[in-house]
Amino acid sequence: MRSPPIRDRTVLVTGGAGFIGSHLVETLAPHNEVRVLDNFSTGDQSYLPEDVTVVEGDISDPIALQQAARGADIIFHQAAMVSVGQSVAAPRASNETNLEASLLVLEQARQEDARVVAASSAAVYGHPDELPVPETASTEPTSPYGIQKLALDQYVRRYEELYDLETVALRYFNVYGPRQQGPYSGVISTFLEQARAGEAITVEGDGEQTRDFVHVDDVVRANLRAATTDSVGEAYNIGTGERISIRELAETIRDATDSQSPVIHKDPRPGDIRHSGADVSKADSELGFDARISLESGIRSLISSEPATASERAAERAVDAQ
Ligand code: UD2
Repeated sequence: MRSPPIRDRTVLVTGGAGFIGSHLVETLAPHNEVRVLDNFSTGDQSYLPEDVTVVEGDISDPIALQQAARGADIIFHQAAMVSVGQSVAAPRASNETNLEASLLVLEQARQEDARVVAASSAAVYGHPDELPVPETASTEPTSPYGIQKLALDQYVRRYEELYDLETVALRYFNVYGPRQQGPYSGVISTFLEQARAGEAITVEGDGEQTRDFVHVDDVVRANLRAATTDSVGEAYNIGTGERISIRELAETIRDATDSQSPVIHKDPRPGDIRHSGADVSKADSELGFDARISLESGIRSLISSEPATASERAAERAVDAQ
C-alpha cells in the first residue's frame, strides 16, 4: 500500500504523464487539485486520471509553466530528458531541459512560494568511491546527464538557503515498475520484454555489475514524505539498500517468466557504472522512508499484470485497500 495521500492541496507534477510522474498523479488526484505539465514526448494521456488539469507544453515554455503552476502549494518536478546516452550525444539539448528549464521551475516556485520536490539521481555520484553510497560521498558524475542532475540537486538545496523556499532533492537509484517502456527504459523492462518474446536476454558486459532497483510505488511514497518533511534543503538517496548483479537479474526474470530465452552477453556499455547501491539511512531517519517492495515481489507483480491505464490501476488499488 502507498502512504496516505496529501489532501486538499494544489499540486503541479511536471512530467506528470511520464513513468514516475503518472504514478504520483494517480496517487494525488483523488484528494487534491492536480495539474500536469507534460510535452508528451514520452508521457501518455492514457496514464492520467480524468479529473486532472493537463497543460501540454515544455517546462521551458514560461507561459505554460506559469499557467500550470498558478496557485500551487507543491511542485513535484519530474520532467527530464532521462537518457544518459542521449545526454552524451546532445549535451546542450539535455542541459536545456534538465538544468535551464529546471531553473525556470524553481523560479516559478519562488513566485508561488511552492514547496519543490525535485527528481535528482544516483548519477550524481558517478563511480561511487564507497558502497553503499551515502549522500556525503564525493560527486563526480560521468555524463552530462549526471552533471545536470548534480547542478539541479545543488540549486534545489541552495534555494532553501538563499530564498527560504522549502525544497527537497530525491536521488533516485534504478527505478522500475509498470509503464516503464520505450527506447530509454531500464534494464528490467528490457529483460521482461525479451523473456516474454522468447528472445535472447542481452546482458551487457560480464553481468557482474550491480544495481539497486527501487519500485516506482516506493518512489511515490518517498515523494509524499518529501512533500511534508520538516527536513528541507536536503538531498536523499531513494533506493532499497540492496544490490543485485545484472546477470542474476537476467536469470531471475527468465525463471520468473518460465521463459526459454537464453541469457547472452554483449559488449559492455561504454562508461557503464560498475556498482551502484544506496545507503538509505538518511531517508530512513529524516524522511521516515524505507522501501517496502522487494525486487522479487516487484518483478512478480509486473509479470502477473501490467495494467496500462489509470482507471485499471485505480481499480486494482481499490481491491488492495479492502
Ligand atoms: C540508471 C538510470 C539513469 C541514471 C543512472 C545513474 C534507468 C533506466 N536509468 O542508469 O537515468 O540515473 O542510473 O547511474 O534507471 N543492461 C544490460 N542489458 C540491457 C540493458 C541494460 O545488461 O539490455 C545493463 C547496463 O549495461 C547496466 C545495467 O543493465 O549495467 C542497468 O542499465 P539501465 O540502463 O537500466 O540503468 P543505468 O544504471 O545505466
